[in-house]
Amino acid sequence: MSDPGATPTVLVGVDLGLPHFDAELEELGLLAQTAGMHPVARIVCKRRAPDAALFVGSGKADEIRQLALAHGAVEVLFDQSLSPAQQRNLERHLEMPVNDRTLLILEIFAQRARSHEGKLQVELARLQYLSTRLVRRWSHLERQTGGAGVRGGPGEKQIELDRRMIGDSIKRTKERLQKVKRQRQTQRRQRERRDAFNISLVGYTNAGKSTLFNALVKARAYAADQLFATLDTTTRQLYLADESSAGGGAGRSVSLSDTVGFIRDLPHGLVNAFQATLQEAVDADLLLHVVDGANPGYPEQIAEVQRVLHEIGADTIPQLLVFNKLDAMDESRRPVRLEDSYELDGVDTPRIFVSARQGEGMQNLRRWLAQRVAARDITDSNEVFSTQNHEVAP
Ligand SMILES: Nc1nc2c(ncn2[C@@H]2O[C@H](COP(=O)(O)OP(=O)(O)OP(=O)(O)O)[C@@H](O)[C@H]2O)c(=O)[nH]1
Ligand SMILES: [Mg+2]
Repeated sequence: MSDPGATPTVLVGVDLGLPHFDAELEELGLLAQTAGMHPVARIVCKRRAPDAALFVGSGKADEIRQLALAHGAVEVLFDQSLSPAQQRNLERHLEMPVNDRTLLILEIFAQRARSHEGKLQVELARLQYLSTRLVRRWSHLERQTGGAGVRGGPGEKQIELDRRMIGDSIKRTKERLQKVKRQRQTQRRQRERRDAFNISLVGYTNAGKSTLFNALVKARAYAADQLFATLDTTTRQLYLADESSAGGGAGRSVSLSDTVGFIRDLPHGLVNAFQATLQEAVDADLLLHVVDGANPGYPEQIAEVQRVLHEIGADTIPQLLVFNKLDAMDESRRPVRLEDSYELDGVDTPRIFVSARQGEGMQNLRRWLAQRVAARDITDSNEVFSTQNHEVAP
């Protein structure tokens, strides 16, 4: 699937004994392809702690260089975050550009952002990333120029100017972002109706949220085997037919939002920047937490999504777990029942298995949603009723 113009790249993973270490470098490979690189070789090693200068030992660094040359790679990509110094030293040692997962994610977000707000958010995150790198580079320069008590070396003026320029850009971008945010909030308030029921799709990147969204609302949101195919939130009306024979089903529309995918170790600037995008999720009445049930690493991915939901204050919203990609599950791992419950952070959470792509289980999902929305409508009218009673009673 990688195009001929893609940059040949070596992927490097360093096992520091952390639980989510990905020995196959599967996710890094997908990220690399999404960013327009072509992974031509992979290498992993084990270390108790990163080397301060090169992250890996110098013997390993030589090995990486040999591997890169043998496969015609022109760039090296680390799965772990490199400090600015490690990155610089590695580039010198390997004589080619070296990047890490953080930069890769920033790159992809920059390529994918479509809306005005999304672009501003990415711009802000990049400036912040850049400013930490530059500051460290500056202090390195300052040490060289301003040694032995001499203040004001030749580069200092330029450094001061650059620093001020980046600081100004950050400030300006933040102000523009603030303005766009206010506009969006006003729009949302206008959209909100008292009886609206909002459902948000959340889940790890590539779980199949957009595919499920499309299958449910027959829209055409961009779904692709890439990470972060979706960056902006899309909202559509979803009509839920009255499913129950007694007429207790929904028979009404709810709004359904497709959101950005989650990923572990999202660069810090992006976590903050994308809270606005995830705001839809915070405002929802129900979260459809979509899981790639065919990925053996799904428990880690669920945990990561839960962590972010907690961070943005969406962890108390009721959830339905949608285990997707039923068609791709090993025969031996296929569930006997397509509807059960799953213990999520100690809470018994309803779970439904579907194949958004092939349609299996989708009718079941629609029925579940219709019943859930109907139940909420009944509770709501009871609440109105009891409030009225309350007003009269005393
Ligand atoms: N086999 C199988 N593949 C699926 C299914 N649903 C989605 N996919 C594939 O999984 C990949 C990711 O799907 P998307 O719908 O883009 O996933 P997403 O969660 O929206 O991803 P991001 O927007 O990148 O966070 C695509 O290649 C889909 O075709 C399914 O039920 N079965
Ligand atoms: Mg998507």
